[in-house]
Amino acid sequence: MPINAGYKYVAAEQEYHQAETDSQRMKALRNMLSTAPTHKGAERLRADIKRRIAQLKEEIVKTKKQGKGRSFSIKREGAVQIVFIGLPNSGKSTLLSKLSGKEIKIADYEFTTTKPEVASIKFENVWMQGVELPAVYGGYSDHKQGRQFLSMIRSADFIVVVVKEFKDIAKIQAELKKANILLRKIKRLRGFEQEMPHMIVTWKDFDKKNLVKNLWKAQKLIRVQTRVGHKIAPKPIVLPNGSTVEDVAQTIHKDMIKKFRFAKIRGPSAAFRDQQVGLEHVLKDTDVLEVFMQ
Ligand SMILES: Nc1nc2c(ncn2[C@@H]2O[C@H](COP(=O)(O)OP(=O)(O)O)[C@@H](O)[C@H]2O)c(=O)[nH]1
Ligand SMILES: [Mg+2]
Repeated sequence: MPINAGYKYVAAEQEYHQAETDSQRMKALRNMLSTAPTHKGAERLRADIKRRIAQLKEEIVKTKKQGKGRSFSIKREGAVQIVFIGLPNSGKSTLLSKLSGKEIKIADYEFTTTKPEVASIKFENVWMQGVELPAVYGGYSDHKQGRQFLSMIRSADFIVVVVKEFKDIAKIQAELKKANILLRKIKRLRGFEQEMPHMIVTWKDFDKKNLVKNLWKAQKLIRVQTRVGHKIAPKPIVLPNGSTVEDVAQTIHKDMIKKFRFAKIRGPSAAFRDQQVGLEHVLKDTDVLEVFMQ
């Protein structure tokens, strides 16, 4: 956050991050420029915004020259959306087929996948949406649809980077960096940069037994099932790690907290079967709880 930025600037920056089209992005950048602080300390920020406006103008011209191109939209489904990226022939289709059991065209020539391939990856009682994106290569951001794929990477929950060998990762990172996407531990925005949680999978890992389980664990989510008597809801509630009984209650019904007496827990977070706990109790993956109300 820049030094002493006013609320109008903050709003403009937010608008920029939420922009989905180039014209929305441009409008937001112009708003940022007009509301950015004018003092000396903010000089770099202003220069950065101007550079971005110039860059975006160039890109818009380029896109126009290339024609519209196809537009891909993928309906978000499942507990998380995971994009699979990598160089050409890096094994993206092979890995996604393995994880999902779905047949995806695999070929030993480059750029087999020219549009995103979607396959669901099932893990026990949840599933994750896997999306293979066409290969990342030098100039991804110049590619006709490359910029669309970059925005799909940004909006995903998680990235799987597929590489033959670990050393190939540098090329991917360099290409992502150009688009201000950084491979990091958690998803968050830092100024213009989008930090993305990720996992690197090399060919050596392909046959590891717990790949799907590890992919689920890397999402840092928990599944909790509610129970009424003997009936356990088959569909789990998915929440971030560290969620409490209160978080579960809130997703069920907002009045539940007011009338809450206690919950009975079974599963990894229970000290013993049917332990009675309060709203502040921290849950773990695969817990089952029954809520008792007044
Ligand atoms: N030996 C070996 N070949 C692989 C492996 N993974 C992928 N390949 C080969 O690499 C080529 C490209 O694979 P593909 O999954 O289509 O790569 P993509 O372009 O990244 O989707 C195919 O000929 C695969 O048979 C692997 O783990 N071991
Ligand atoms: Mg492929």
